[in-house]
Amino acid sequence: MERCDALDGVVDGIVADPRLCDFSPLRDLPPCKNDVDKAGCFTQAQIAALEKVHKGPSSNGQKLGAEFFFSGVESYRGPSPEKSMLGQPHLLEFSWNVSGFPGDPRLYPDLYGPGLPSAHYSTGSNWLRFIVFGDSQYLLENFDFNSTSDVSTYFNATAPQLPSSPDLSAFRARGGKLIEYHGWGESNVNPAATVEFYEASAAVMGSIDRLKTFDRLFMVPGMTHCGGGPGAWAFDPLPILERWVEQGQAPDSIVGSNPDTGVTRPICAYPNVARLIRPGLDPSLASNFRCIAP
Ligand SMILES: [Ca+2]
Repeated sequence: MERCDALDGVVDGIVADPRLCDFSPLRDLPPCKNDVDKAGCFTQAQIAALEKVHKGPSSNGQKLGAEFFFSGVESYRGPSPEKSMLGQPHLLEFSWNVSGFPGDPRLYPDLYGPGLPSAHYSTGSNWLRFIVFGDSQYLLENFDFNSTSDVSTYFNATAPQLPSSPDLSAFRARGGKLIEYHGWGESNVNPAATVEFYEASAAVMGSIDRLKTFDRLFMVPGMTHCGGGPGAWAFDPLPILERWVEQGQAPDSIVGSNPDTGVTRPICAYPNVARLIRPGLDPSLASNFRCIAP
């Protein structure tokens, strides 16, 4: 956050496009003295884990999925415990704590409730158990990314569940219009994967401009999983879609607001980003921004 907040022209606790942030856990995080875990520093194991998350999944040096870009939202604590995501005061712990190993109650974080593991752990673990391996006792930590057998079993089981062709030409041919949106501060479903998918659709169509005639992507700075976070994340896409379909008004931007702070900000159709029209203008008002090419 310190390193990249100002890149978008406004110091507001939000990194508008985390891809532009040159952040490396290995280079930038403070290591703990003698590798003893404390607040305000990271152990070597923690730094190594965050490096792996940042680089995204790979198998024997071959990329399997998108990189993960830290958005600064990881440390967002919410306006109050009651109003934070799913009632959890600390988004960081809600999303990132992966210590809920079944069978060891000492390690259960009180996230969904006593005795239940974290969001990431339970989702990943259950997917591997019930979709991929058909083994209710399978332990996530046994998955070997460098095992071709594990990786092919995973993709063979997962592909039919998650159709992923970026070719939307049949949808376009029957007159479909699509608004996609994803929070840059999302920690459960990698937002960079949505951008990769959109770019792949653009490649099929020939260009982003051609894709934008029927499919527009809105990457929301500072929004977490479907909503929430420090950004101007609250908006209703349905009337915007109606205006596009029924009146032919394609959205170049959507005005989002933050219900806790009252801040408004345009959310720009990808690949554009919101920039203050000139320095010194009030950054809490959407009207002081315009969408420009990054
Ligand atoms: Ca900023």
